[in-house]
Amino acid sequence: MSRIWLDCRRIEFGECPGMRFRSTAALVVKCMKISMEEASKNIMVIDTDCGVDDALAIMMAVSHDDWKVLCITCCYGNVNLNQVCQNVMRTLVVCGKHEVPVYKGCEKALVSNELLGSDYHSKDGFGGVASEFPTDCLQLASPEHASNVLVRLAREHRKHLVVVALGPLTNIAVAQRLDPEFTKNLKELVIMGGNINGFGNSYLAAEFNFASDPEAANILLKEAECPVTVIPLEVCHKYALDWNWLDDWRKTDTPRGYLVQKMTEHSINRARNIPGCNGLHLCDLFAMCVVVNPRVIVKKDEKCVYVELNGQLTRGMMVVERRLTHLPYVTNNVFIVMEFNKTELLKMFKKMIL
Ligand SMILES: [Ca+2]
Repeated sequence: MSRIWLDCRRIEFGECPGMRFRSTAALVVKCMKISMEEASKNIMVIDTDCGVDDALAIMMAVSHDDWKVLCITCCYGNVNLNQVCQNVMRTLVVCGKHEVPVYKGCEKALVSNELLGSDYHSKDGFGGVASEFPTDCLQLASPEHASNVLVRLAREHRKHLVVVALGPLTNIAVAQRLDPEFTKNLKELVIMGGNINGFGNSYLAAEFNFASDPEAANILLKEAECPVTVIPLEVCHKYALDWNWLDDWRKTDTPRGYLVQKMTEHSINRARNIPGCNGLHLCDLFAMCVVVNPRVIVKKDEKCVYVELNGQLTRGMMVVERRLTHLPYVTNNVFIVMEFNKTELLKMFKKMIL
């Protein structure tokens, strides 16, 4: 009930100036309707280092009416923090979602002093076409730090909020340090990151998001008190999008389709020149599909995993407990998505740009 009255007060104080009510009863009914509509939605915060596949994941999230993106929190990663914020805003503009608040978070890892960001998504992190997609008049919602925002929203929406991590885990680990109850307050933490077979993409044996801030990944995998779902690198790579399918997808003549066409060109040209590469990997997009449509998951294993913090060649690697002699005694701490329904995924990719 308190939530309903809170919404009423917002309206009375002028946040919905277009609304006029003939009586208090009508106002309450209207407010109850708003509140029930809101309550029926699933809610998420996206934490991102916005490169090309992050932008596509954002597009996927805002395409689903049964999900509400409460805000997007930004982290360094593919590019520097300011560029990440700009890339998020230009994606929201193309999607017509100017109202989604954007917050700035950490610009460096907890401990590592190196920034791993490369030209993987080109220098602007946006396939080299950032300047063609303006951010309009969008600005940061406020100077509030992303980690504080995460803590605040987790408290306000206790056990209802899903956090989707698409970049280095620094902002989220800081939230856990600011409030030890942070992850306990979440419904779920979904992470694109880590690896299961020692296959790397930035370091020899580590996935980029984990390698960017191994300590942050370690804090969350060790301490999280909510269900944690991990979409690892090798599984995403198994479902590369082949060139013919991509050619067809990129012909979609809509504003979102145009962004996809322009933004993915750099990644496709790059991937085509890698010997043995059979298609494009859009890991963050896959992770978002898991959130908005769990039917895409064909197989999910519950496992006990660790993060390597000290290895000279393996720092940031996610290590999966597989010893039969130890399995009965360890505590599983993550669900690992192992197999996707590719047909369902492709259907979703097509639909989100119409
Ligand atoms: Ca990312």
